[in-house]
Amino acid sequence: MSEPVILTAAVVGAEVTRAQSPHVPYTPAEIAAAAVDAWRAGAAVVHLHARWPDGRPSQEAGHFREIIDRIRGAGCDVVVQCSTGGAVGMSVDERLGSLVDGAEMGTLNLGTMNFGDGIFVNARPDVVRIAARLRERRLVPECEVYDAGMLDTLRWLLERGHVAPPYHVQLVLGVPGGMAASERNLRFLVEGLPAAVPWTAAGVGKAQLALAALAVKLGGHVRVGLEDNLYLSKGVLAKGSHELVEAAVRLARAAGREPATPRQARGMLGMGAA
Ligand code: KMH
Ligand code: ZN
Repeated sequence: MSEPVILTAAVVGAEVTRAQSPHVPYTPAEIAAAAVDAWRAGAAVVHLHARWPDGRPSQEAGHFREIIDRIRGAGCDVVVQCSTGGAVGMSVDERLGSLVDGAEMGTLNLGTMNFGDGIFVNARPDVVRIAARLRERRLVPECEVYDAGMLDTLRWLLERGHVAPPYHVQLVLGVPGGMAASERNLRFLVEGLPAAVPWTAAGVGKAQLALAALAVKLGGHVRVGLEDNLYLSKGVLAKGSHELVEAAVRLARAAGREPATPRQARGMLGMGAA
């Protein structure tokens, strides 16, 4: 039996706007509904950001609490992962606001980079500090890798105990400023991963589903959703992240792999059964 695929839905992010797609959720109620729809479609993990009602990115604890309460209130057992990346320009203190009770995983961005026209600052002491907060709160870190050197930073963190199993790696390809979403780049990064670590690929932009298919083939897991890509196919907006999850389920099954349940995902990520 092939290993199930953990599908992560990144339902909003910090960058996409309603001017680009009317389907981008903003309020906690909309973001929670998008997460529940993605779970119903087959997502085992939701990667959460929050927004102010006017769409500006938010790392307010109250927004994250409300989103998580609404998700659980809908009877949804999806794994909840909160972003500590927030948006370009936020301080580390602000970014840490997302790590509220009820979070199970938190992201750990492994380096500073150009991010579109902005600079996403993750100085090494900031990374160490966020890693320490994740450990204190017993959250499984998802290490976000956008470029090859960040795998060396991961090794540095592991050698010093700042990150220790269980942890997860997210290979985010296609951010302008990071590595492009190409087959060659994904294969190169996968070859350089520490042994036995579970990994996911997130393709940003139009390569999202092609990169997902490659990740499934290489034995990895998949992230899709409006944070990274607004389109189901050329010129066709996805009506929500759930449509992208449905597409990922189809391509996983075509390769002989079933979508993992949240319970299976918790086991595979070293979190034990729910
Ligand atoms: N919004 C990006 C600047 C994460 O969620 O940890 C960072 C980001 C990564 O989305
Ligand atoms: Zn994010």
